[in-house]
Amino acid sequence: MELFTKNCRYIDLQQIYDKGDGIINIAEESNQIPFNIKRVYSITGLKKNSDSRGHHAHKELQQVIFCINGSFKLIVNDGLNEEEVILNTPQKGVYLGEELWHAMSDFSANCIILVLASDLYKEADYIRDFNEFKTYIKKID
Ligand code: T46
Repeated sequence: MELFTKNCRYIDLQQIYDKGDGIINIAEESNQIPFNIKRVYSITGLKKNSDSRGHHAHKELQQVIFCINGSFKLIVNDGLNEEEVILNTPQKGVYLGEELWHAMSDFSANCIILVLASDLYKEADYIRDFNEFKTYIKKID
């Protein structure tokens, strides 16, 4: 199944079931990950149901977001289309390209989010207001 939102698609990791003792999930730059990885961060300690994160877009940053334990809901919006994705396996992530509004919610118990990012943290790259995001993408399209 494909995502129809612009600048957004599923990323499938290579999995190795070698000895029957667990599974190795592999993300390599230039193979599964379509950019040079400059930053890796995780989000832990999420409270079931009540927490909600994201609610912003990035002007240039590209990321791939994974749920490496539990599950959560990801909403992506390109200014025209919006869709919801449930992430619940370490094998499948979502590529979040530039100029894409996104939010995460509905975290399960012990949900762990892992993100690979194309750049260091830069607050100037964020658009944190949805109306500002809509104006921004109209200007650059
Ligand atoms: C994103 C989604 C998927 C830093 O100082 N450095 C960092 O590397 C990060 C990730 C955050 N921060 C600071 C900036 C804010 O003061 O931590 C605070 C919360 O960051 P933010 O509002 O970006 O957190 P989330 O969970 O809403 O968003 C995060 C990523 O930051 C963001 O790029 O796309 O996860």
